[in-house]
Amino acid sequence: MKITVIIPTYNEAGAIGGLIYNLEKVFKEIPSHDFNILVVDADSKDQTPDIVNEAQKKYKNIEILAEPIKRGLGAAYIYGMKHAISKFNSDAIIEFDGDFQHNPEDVKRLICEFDNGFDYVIGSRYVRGGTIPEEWSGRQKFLSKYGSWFIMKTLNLPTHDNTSGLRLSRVAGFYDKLPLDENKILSLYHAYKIHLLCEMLKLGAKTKEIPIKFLERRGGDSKSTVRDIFESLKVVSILKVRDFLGK
Ligand SMILES: Nc1nc2c(ncn2[C@@H]2O[C@H](COP(=O)(O)OP(=O)(O)OP(=O)(O)O)[C@@H](O)[C@H]2O)c(=O)[nH]1
Ligand SMILES: [Mg+2]
Repeated sequence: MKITVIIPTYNEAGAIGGLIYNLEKVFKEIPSHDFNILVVDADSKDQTPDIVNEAQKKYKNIEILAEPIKRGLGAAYIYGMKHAISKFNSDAIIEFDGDFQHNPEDVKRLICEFDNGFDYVIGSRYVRGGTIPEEWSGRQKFLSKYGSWFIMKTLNLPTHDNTSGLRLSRVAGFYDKLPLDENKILSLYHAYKIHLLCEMLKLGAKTKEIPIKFLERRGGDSKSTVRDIFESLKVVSILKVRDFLGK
């Protein structure tokens, strides 16, 4: 199967080189699938694009999409997902952060569940065995943990980590049916994840959460802002109303 790992980046020079190297090592250990990497870069001002260009000389399975400006995580993923489906004919898409907060080794576990027949595999910080960084402030821990809990309770979801950035999604029957359109997605920022999660569940995706140890970011700065909290509240409210109206 063709598996595309999409990595959105904005100023991730401290992490992206090592991340690609480690992902490529993992790919070699899974010869049953054909992997490629799609970096969607939001016009980084640091060395991120240069480092990716350098890696392209060594590995032939890397492509970089350059956005003219930083438009938000959801916009970057929509761009990358559409490209993966139309240009690479990908069978599955893995969403993967570019700051090394996800462990490349976890790709093996995502693929294992995909091979077991799951359509949607979520790397979860909030099931038994999952963790968030010790170094996080109390505010960060509270917002992340209770944010996910709030989304689960409000929207009546079976999943515990509803904002996780590590996911594998099957394309056939699922991502090829989703509103992967900037005008239809409910948020162009981090909250797009809540919308796509609900759409996948609505489509009846066989879903599994696997525990992950979410690491501290490696260099660079967080791009998550207060706006993301309001975007999440907006998306949850719209989905709740739609659910109420049976849409
Ligand atoms: N292309 C693109 N990438 C983005 C954008 N916003 C964030 N990213 C990247 O998306 C990934 C996740 O963003 P982060 O800022 O790490 O979000 P987070 O993991 O929730 O926040 P931290 O825990 O503070 O790191 C990182 O690789 C970012 O560089 C964007 O607007 N465009
Ligand atoms: Mg991060």
